[in-house]
Amino acid sequence: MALLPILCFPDPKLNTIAKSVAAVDATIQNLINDMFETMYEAKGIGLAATQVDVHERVIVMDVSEERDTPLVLINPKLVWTSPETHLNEEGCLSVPGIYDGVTRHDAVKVEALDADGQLRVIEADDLLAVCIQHEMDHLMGKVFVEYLSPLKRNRIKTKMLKAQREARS
Ligand code: K1U
Ligand code: ZN
Repeated sequence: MALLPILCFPDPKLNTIAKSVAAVDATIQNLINDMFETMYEAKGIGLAATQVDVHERVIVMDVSEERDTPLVLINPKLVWTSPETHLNEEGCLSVPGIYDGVTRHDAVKVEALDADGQLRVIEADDLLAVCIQHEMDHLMGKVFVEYLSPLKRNRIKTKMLKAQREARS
Protein backbone atom coordinates (compact mmCIF):
# COMPACT_ATOMS: atom_id res chain seq x y z
CA MET A 1 0.00 0.00 0.00
CA ALA A 2 1.11 3.58 -0.55
CA LEU A 3 0.13 7.10 0.41
CA LEU A 4 -0.80 9.08 -2.70
CA PRO A 5 -0.28 12.85 -3.14
CA ILE A 6 -3.59 14.77 -3.12
CA LEU A 7 -4.07 17.50 -5.75
CA CYS A 8 -4.86 20.92 -4.28
CA PHE A 9 -7.30 23.56 -5.58
CA PRO A 10 -6.88 25.41 -7.96
CA ASP A 11 -4.90 22.67 -9.79
CA PRO A 12 -6.65 22.42 -13.21
CA LYS A 13 -6.23 18.61 -13.11
CA LEU A 14 -9.07 18.65 -10.55
CA ASN A 15 -11.35 19.75 -13.41
CA THR A 16 -10.71 16.57 -15.44
CA ILE A 17 -13.77 14.42 -16.18
CA ALA A 18 -13.05 10.82 -15.13
CA LYS A 19 -13.57 7.87 -17.49
CA SER A 20 -15.54 4.74 -16.62
CA VAL A 21 -13.54 1.79 -15.29
CA ALA A 22 -13.43 -0.89 -17.99
CA ALA A 23 -12.54 -3.82 -15.68
CA VAL A 24 -12.29 -4.16 -11.89
CA ASP A 25 -8.86 -5.79 -11.96
CA ALA A 26 -5.78 -5.90 -9.70
CA THR A 27 -4.70 -2.41 -10.82
CA ILE A 28 -8.03 -0.94 -9.69
CA GLN A 29 -7.93 -2.96 -6.44
CA ASN A 30 -4.41 -1.62 -5.69
CA LEU A 31 -5.66 1.91 -6.41
CA ILE A 32 -8.58 1.37 -4.00
CA ASN A 33 -6.22 0.15 -1.24
CA ASP A 34 -3.92 3.14 -1.76
CA MET A 35 -6.89 5.54 -1.78
CA PHE A 36 -8.18 4.12 1.53
CA GLU A 37 -4.73 4.46 3.11
CA THR A 38 -4.51 8.06 1.83
CA MET A 39 -8.06 8.96 2.97
CA TYR A 40 -7.65 7.49 6.47
CA GLU A 41 -4.23 9.14 6.93
CA ALA A 42 -5.68 12.52 5.88
CA LYS A 43 -8.65 11.98 8.27
CA GLY A 44 -11.13 12.38 5.43
CA ILE A 45 -14.51 10.69 5.06
CA GLY A 46 -14.18 10.30 1.29
CA LEU A 47 -11.74 10.48 -1.61
CA ALA A 48 -12.29 10.44 -5.38
CA ALA A 49 -9.62 9.08 -7.75
CA THR A 50 -9.55 12.51 -9.45
CA GLN A 51 -8.01 13.94 -6.25
CA VAL A 52 -5.02 11.60 -6.58
CA ASP A 53 -4.64 12.40 -10.29
CA VAL A 54 -6.20 9.16 -11.53
CA HIS A 55 -9.04 10.01 -13.89
CA GLU A 56 -11.18 6.91 -13.55
CA ARG A 57 -14.59 6.66 -11.84
CA VAL A 58 -13.51 5.32 -8.43
CA ILE A 59 -14.58 6.63 -4.99
CA VAL A 60 -13.71 5.42 -1.49
CA MET A 61 -15.62 6.54 1.62
CA ASP A 62 -16.03 5.85 5.32
CA VAL A 63 -18.42 8.13 7.22
CA SER A 64 -18.49 5.94 10.37
CA GLU A 65 -17.30 7.33 13.73
CA GLU A 66 -15.28 4.14 14.27
CA ARG A 67 -13.59 4.35 10.83
CA ASP A 68 -14.47 0.72 10.25
CA THR A 69 -17.11 0.90 7.47
CA PRO A 70 -15.27 1.30 4.16
CA LEU A 71 -17.39 1.77 1.05
CA VAL A 72 -16.21 1.64 -2.57
CA LEU A 73 -18.13 3.03 -5.56
CA ILE A 74 -16.87 2.20 -9.06
CA ASN A 75 -18.69 3.73 -12.05
CA PRO A 76 -21.37 5.24 -9.72
CA LYS A 77 -24.68 6.30 -11.27
CA LEU A 78 -27.26 8.43 -9.41
CA VAL A 79 -30.59 6.70 -10.04
CA TRP A 80 -32.74 8.76 -7.64
CA THR A 81 -32.43 12.00 -5.69
CA SER A 82 -34.86 13.28 -3.05
CA PRO A 83 -36.77 16.45 -3.90
CA GLU A 84 -35.81 17.77 -0.46
CA THR A 85 -32.51 19.61 -0.21
CA HIS A 86 -30.46 21.14 2.59
CA LEU A 87 -27.51 23.47 2.99
CA ASN A 88 -24.67 21.40 4.53
CA GLU A 89 -21.23 22.45 5.71
CA GLU A 90 -18.60 20.74 3.54
CA GLY A 91 -14.84 20.41 3.57
CA CYS A 92 -12.46 18.94 0.99
CA LEU A 93 -9.05 17.32 1.25
CA SER A 94 -8.14 19.24 -1.94
CA VAL A 95 -9.05 22.58 -0.31
CA PRO A 96 -7.51 22.17 3.17
CA GLY A 97 -8.83 24.40 5.96
CA ILE A 98 -11.85 25.69 4.01
CA TYR A 99 -15.42 24.84 5.07
CA ASP A 100 -18.57 26.29 3.53
CA GLY A 101 -22.20 25.53 2.80
CA VAL A 102 -23.42 23.66 -0.29
CA THR A 103 -27.03 22.68 -1.03
CA ARG A 104 -27.40 18.94 -1.63
CA HIS A 105 -30.22 16.41 -1.95
CA ASP A 106 -31.13 14.97 1.47
CA ALA A 107 -31.14 11.40 0.15
CA VAL A 108 -29.84 9.60 -2.95
CA LYS A 109 -29.90 6.14 -4.51
CA VAL A 110 -26.75 5.09 -6.38
CA GLU A 111 -25.87 2.07 -8.49
CA ALA A 112 -22.17 1.20 -8.53
CA LEU A 113 -19.74 -1.69 -8.72
CA ASP A 114 -17.96 -2.70 -5.51
CA ALA A 115 -14.27 -3.68 -5.18
CA ASP A 116 -15.15 -7.21 -6.41
CA GLY A 117 -16.91 -5.85 -9.50
CA GLN A 118 -20.39 -6.73 -8.13
CA LEU A 119 -23.28 -4.37 -8.88
CA ARG A 120 -24.63 -2.75 -5.69
CA VAL A 121 -27.50 -0.37 -5.00
CA ILE A 122 -26.82 2.07 -2.17
CA GLU A 123 -29.55 4.14 -0.53
CA ALA A 124 -28.01 6.98 1.46
CA ASP A 125 -29.08 9.90 3.60
CA ASP A 126 -27.43 12.29 6.07
CA LEU A 127 -23.64 12.62 5.81
CA LEU A 128 -23.26 9.62 3.46
CA ALA A 129 -25.65 11.24 0.92
CA VAL A 130 -23.72 14.53 1.12
CA CYS A 131 -20.39 12.74 0.77
CA ILE A 132 -21.56 10.70 -2.25
CA GLN A 133 -22.71 13.89 -4.04
CA HIS A 134 -19.43 15.68 -3.17
CA GLU A 135 -17.30 12.75 -4.44
CA MET A 136 -19.38 12.26 -7.61
CA ASP A 137 -18.83 15.96 -8.36
CA HIS A 138 -15.05 15.33 -8.16
CA LEU A 139 -15.40 12.61 -10.84
CA MET A 140 -17.12 15.25 -13.03
CA GLY A 141 -14.22 17.68 -12.45
CA LYS A 142 -16.12 19.86 -9.97
CA VAL A 143 -14.73 21.05 -6.62
CA PHE A 144 -17.24 22.20 -3.94
CA VAL A 145 -15.87 25.78 -3.90
CA GLU A 146 -17.21 26.12 -7.47
CA TYR A 147 -20.72 26.33 -5.92
CA LEU A 148 -19.69 29.42 -3.93
CA SER A 149 -19.85 33.03 -5.15
CA PRO A 150 -17.06 34.21 -7.48
CA LEU A 151 -15.90 36.55 -4.68
CA LYS A 152 -15.56 33.73 -2.12
CA ARG A 153 -14.02 31.37 -4.69
CA ASN A 154 -11.40 33.93 -5.71
CA ARG A 155 -10.50 34.63 -2.07
CA ILE A 156 -10.07 30.87 -1.49
CA LYS A 157 -7.97 30.58 -4.67
CA THR A 158 -5.66 33.39 -3.55
CA LYS A 159 -5.33 31.84 -0.06
CA MET A 160 -4.54 28.37 -1.48
CA LEU A 161 -1.95 29.70 -3.97
CA LYS A 162 -0.24 31.67 -1.17
CA ALA A 163 -0.16 28.57 1.10
CA GLN A 164 1.25 26.47 -1.77
CA ARG A 165 3.96 29.08 -2.49
CA GLU A 166 4.92 29.22 1.18
CA ALA A 167 5.04 25.41 1.44
CA ARG A 168 7.51 25.31 -1.48
CA SER A 169 9.87 27.98 -0.07
O1 K1U B 1 -13.56 14.66 -1.10
C1 K1U B 1 -12.90 15.02 -0.14
O2 K1U B 1 -12.07 15.89 -0.26
C2 K1U B 1 -13.14 14.42 1.22
C3 K1U B 1 -14.08 15.26 2.08
C4 K1U B 1 -15.47 14.66 1.99
C5 K1U B 1 -16.60 15.49 2.51
C6 K1U B 1 -16.60 16.06 3.76
C7 K1U B 1 -17.67 16.80 4.21
C8 K1U B 1 -18.77 16.95 3.42
C9 K1U B 1 -18.77 16.40 2.17
C10 K1U B 1 -17.69 15.66 1.72
C11 K1U B 1 -13.57 15.24 3.49
O3 K1U B 1 -13.40 14.23 4.08
S1 K1U B 1 -13.22 16.77 4.21
C12 K1U B 1 -12.61 16.44 5.83
C13 K1U B 1 -13.54 15.82 6.81
O4 K1U B 1 -13.17 14.81 7.33
C14 K1U B 1 -14.89 16.32 7.17
C15 K1U B 1 -15.29 17.62 7.00
C16 K1U B 1 -16.58 18.03 7.34
C17 K1U B 1 -17.46 17.14 7.90
C18 K1U B 1 -17.05 15.83 8.10
C19 K1U B 1 -15.77 15.43 7.75
ZN1 ZN C 1 -13.42 16.96 -1.98
